[in-house]
Amino acid sequence: TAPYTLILLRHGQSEWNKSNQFTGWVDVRLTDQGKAEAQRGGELLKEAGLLPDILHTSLLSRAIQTANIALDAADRLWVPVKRSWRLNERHYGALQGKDKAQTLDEFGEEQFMLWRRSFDVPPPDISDSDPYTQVGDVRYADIDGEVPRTESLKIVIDRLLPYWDAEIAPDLKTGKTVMVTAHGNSLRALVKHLDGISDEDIAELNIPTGIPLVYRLDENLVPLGPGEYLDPDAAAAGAAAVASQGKK
Ligand code: DG2
Repeated sequence: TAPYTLILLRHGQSEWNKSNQFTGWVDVRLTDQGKAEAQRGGELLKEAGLLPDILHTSLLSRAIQTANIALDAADRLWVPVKRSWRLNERHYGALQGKDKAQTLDEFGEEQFMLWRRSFDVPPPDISDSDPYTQVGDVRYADIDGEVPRTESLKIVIDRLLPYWDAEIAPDLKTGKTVMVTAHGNSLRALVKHLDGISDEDIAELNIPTGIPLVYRLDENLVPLGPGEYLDPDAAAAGAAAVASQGKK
């Protein structure tokens, strides 16, 4: 019976978070710092007695690595896992691989922030011959022909909610503690939905890497209160760092 428990976890620092490049669907790995963040995230779960019964992740290695490390730290490496492209990061279009600071310099703050944080302005499409396209990647054989060339946050919400309804919500309703390990923007999409944040206000929300965000939900899966980070001080510092990415 309610309240139900949902744990959201953005992956730890990735190679391209470190080098300040737009990542999207490019499959970069965790840095050593990112692995340490994931370990700490799992320890926080264990200390809080919040033990996942089931895991949902994206198809991207940085989320999968993070979940494995965190679950191991919480002695929960054995839980069942479901993975879906619908939890992938927002596809960053032609920006994938680009340096965030250079992009800010080249296009100016207004355009840069429109691409990063507007609700419905996607970056330009990535070309099918770009080294960072996902067209032709076997991992997306299921959606062959529909692999995104770019996405806005709105598009992410539209492709994520069917998965929430079909896979995550039913797991929550069985009373399982559900962990979702995903990405800055796919988790912004989920938090927007859960908290009913407006299209304008969501621009201000940033998700830090590696810190579990815990929701208690009622029988209709409506949050009983705001989500709580297990390390609020580190979360605030981490969110501020994300917000200022690209800026000097
Ligand atoms: C980052 C988010 O995604 O970048 O795609 O560059 O969570 O997978 O590291 P993640 C990316 P911003 O939208 O915060 O610039």
